[in-house]
Amino acid sequence: MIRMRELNGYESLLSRIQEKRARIAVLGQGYIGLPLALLLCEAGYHVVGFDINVELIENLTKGRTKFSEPGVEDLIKKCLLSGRYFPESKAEEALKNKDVYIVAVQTPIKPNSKPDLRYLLSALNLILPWIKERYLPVLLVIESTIPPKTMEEIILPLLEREGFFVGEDIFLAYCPERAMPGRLLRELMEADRIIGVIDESSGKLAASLYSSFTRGSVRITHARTAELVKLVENSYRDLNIAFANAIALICEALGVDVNEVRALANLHPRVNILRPGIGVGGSCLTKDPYFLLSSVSNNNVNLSLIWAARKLNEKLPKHAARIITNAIKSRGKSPEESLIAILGITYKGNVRDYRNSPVLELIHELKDEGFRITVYDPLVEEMPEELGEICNSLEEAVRGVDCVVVGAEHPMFLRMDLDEVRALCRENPIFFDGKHVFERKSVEKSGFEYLSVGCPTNVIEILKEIVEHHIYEP
Ligand code: SAJ
Repeated sequence: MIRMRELNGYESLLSRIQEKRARIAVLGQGYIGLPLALLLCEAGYHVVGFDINVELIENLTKGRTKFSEPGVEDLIKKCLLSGRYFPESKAEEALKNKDVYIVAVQTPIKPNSKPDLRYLLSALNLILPWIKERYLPVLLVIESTIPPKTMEEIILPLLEREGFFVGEDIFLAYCPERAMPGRLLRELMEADRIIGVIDESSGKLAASLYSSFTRGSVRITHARTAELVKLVENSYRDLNIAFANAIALICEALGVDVNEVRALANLHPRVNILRPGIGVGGSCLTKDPYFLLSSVSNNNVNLSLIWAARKLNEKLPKHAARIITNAIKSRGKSPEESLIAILGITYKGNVRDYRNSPVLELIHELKDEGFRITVYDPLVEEMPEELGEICNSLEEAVRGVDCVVVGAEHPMFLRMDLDEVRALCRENPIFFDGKHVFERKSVEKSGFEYLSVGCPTNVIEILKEIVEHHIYEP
């Protein structure tokens, strides 16, 4: 490719980044792209937030968003007022004449559990013609989660095929997002960042950009290491939750309360068992272990541990449905004559996101059994109609039900008056704590039968008394 390369292109790009003169386009205004664009704007840059979703961009232009992230809506308004944040759905307006492109589009998995990189590739193909037109070097950052070697074996060859020289025309970095939904802004500002590169100059440019808004450390490493780190973090969490779930299943078989086991085992200074429950949801933990598994061949490496953890967590919604069904049937009631209230459908508490939520599968299982379902989630604006009878208040949801299921630990559910809820239910109701966030005793005191994964009905009570009342204090 014939390009008029700028002399000292790297230095001039670096100074544009350092002096906040660099013009930035962030592709994807979702959970990561939006807060990132806002923080870069806050840091002093001119930022275009590009998304092909026209409605989302229209809302952003009016200062609105459907994300429930604390602080995000206020920050959108502030950034719009600053005149440095421009939501945009037209590619030309958004992508022309930029110094930095950040790709933060989704990278889901295919039905065969392999990585689906089509949104990432289409975002790159959108950007490249504008980089060619520019005649100045640019920094291209990938924030979307990618499997190991994607930078080296997919993105680098794609750029080279288009005639670019990485490290000269295009500086390329992978900066995986590692912020937790519910705390996105805070974590994006405070968490340490990892920058994965193939050449040193790209690392320095990306580090300079990210240091402008994060108070955490910025560490540069090889692209392949960075790709792996992101997946290892989420696989670690998935595996740890799977361990908690495996212990819960053992507790069920032994007639022991898993909450008691956790509480006692976690007294050990080097043990920290996470909460078991109805399964693992969200867009990251449900796919990142598969990205990790897809990166090496099963013939060379034994992958069974990570695979088994993922599969165990995937089985939990069905298992939870079986516990509820058995409990109701054991009372001589048929599913058809029983009503179940589901409180919270999101993948975890205090978020609006119900993508891959285990609660959805739990509801489908219960409906397949023949149960009638009421659903209430104050954080979800548009509830999927097919879930059941959608309710607008807690009272409406629990009135006349046989079983209350806590699907997501939203603060308002944690604060609810169990006596009042109990009074609205039918005779002798069940309380299924899907997230292990309630104390068995206080639930039982309100007149419910307490159930959860790992909390069998035939739990050995006498040991519970001993543990609670015989604390030896030297
Ligand atoms: N969960 C349990 N038991 C627990 C903790 C969580 O069952 O003890 C469940 C939750 O209910 C939820 C799922 O696990 O369904 C995932 O929730 P989470 O809070 O563990 O994580 P995410 O998916 O919200 O965010 C993760 C974070 N990764 C790690 O903590 C290693 C976050 O830092 C990442 O940025 C994010 O994935 C991501 O985008 O990759």
